[in-house]
Amino acid sequence: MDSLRAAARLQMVLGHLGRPSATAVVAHPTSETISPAISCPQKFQYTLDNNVLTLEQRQFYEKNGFLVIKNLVSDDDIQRFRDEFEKISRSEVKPFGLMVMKDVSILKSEHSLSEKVVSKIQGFQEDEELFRYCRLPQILKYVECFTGPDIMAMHTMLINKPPDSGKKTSRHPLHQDLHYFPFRPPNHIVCAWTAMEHIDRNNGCLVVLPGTHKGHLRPHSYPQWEGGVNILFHGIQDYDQNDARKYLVMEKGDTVFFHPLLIHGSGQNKTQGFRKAISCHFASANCHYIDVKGTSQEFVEKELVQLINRQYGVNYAELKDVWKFRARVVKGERINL
Ligand SMILES: O=C(O)CCC(=O)C(=O)O
Repeated sequence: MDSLRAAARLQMVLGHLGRPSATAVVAHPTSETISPAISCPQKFQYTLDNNVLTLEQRQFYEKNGFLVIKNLVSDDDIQRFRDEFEKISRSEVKPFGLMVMKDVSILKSEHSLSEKVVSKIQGFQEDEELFRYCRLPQILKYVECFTGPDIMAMHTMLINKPPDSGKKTSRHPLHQDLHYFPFRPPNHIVCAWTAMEHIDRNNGCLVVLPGTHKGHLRPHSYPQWEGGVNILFHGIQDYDQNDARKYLVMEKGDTVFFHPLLIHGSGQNKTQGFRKAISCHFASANCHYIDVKGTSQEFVEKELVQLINRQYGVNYAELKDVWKFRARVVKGERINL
């Protein structure tokens, strides 16, 4: 195990240096089972060699920037997350540091909280029940394929996409999650997003632009949507309209792992139900913080830091202060983050 850990670390260092890391098989112990990555010499830049993913799965993620694993989270766990979300929505439980968001279409019209008003909760690292999601062994087993063995849970959300009011505000514009993160390198960050029910185009499934994880971080801004747009729902305006789109139809418990540069969003919820998904962005504890001043992320820093300072009476100066507060170790050791 120690040698596997050392191999993963070496891959990560090579990744930091901007070199393809896949053929770092020199560090792989000769006593371990020969993995497909060794027997089939090819460059893997986005996945690590830890004998969890099949060769086909690795190749798929390398090419497309996402990977769906069917039936990964049990009905029991999903019911428990649902129950806890309902308690939070009714203010029966108030985890410290949690952001509770409402859809822009109901922001002004309704004031009392209920599960029909809350469109998203963010930052549930202090809620033991919801945070169990980030520690589920079957989730971490896959996360480790992207982050290596020392894993931090950085960003947690439960999304309760409301029925669209007709103004299309339930859409989530196409974006890259790295826009919100002041840590790098991107290849050692991964999102796990689990469907809490059947999700398809009718209730607003995820839509991804396969292969876009190979690009760079693009400038984001608020879309000029007529019906308004939710707070912090920044989007990319200049994506290629001809890029192929893949709509991820998922069943309850299915989980998609995706790269933070993958362009994705979600459609309107045309049903009367509230579409639920739970997610966590994980990063290698070896990742490091960057200063986003002077970059396209400066604008998200300003908005998020102001929002958090106002909401919690804190005095954060930088985007990284927000993430240092949210970050929790879920496997291995805390290193840089
Ligand atoms: O669950 C969704 O609708 C999309 C979530 C998403 O992409 C995000 O919050 O970054």
